[in-house]
Amino acid sequence: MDRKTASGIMLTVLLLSILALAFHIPSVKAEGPIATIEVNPDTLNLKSNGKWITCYIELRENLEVKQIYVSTIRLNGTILVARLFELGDYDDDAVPDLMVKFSRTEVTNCILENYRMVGRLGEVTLTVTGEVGMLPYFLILTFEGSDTIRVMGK
Ligand SMILES: [Ca+2]
Ligand SMILES: [Ca+2]
Repeated sequence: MDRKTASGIMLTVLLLSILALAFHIPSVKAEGPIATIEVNPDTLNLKSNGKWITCYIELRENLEVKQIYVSTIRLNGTILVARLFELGDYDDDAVPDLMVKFSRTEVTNCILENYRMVGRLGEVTLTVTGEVGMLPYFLILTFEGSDTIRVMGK
């Protein structure tokens, strides 16, 4: 193709990107869970004073964790990611994962408000949702995944 056509295509792509950003194209809901979530620690002691709950997100093939919009990530629908996040492969399975950290206090409060514990031990399923972009089609997909942890103490 000649230079004029090439710059025309580049301009179109640029305009579409700006439009997609400006109007925040509505997200598409995928069928079934498309994320694998690993929450650490596996056992959460409600009395201990740690600062963070760590969560590793892996996505189904053909989706890239680096395309996740971190600001859209929520734990149990309400808790936002505390600033820290990092791309890596914590479990060495060749599937890239995104590590995010949530405030331990917020997670603990959410558990105390929403779950009934039997005695001093309980099992709690934490669900992480968010949006991931599928470039170059400007499609935004909602992902969801869960992990169950044990909870101790009151
Ligand atoms: Ca876990
Ligand atoms: Ca991995």
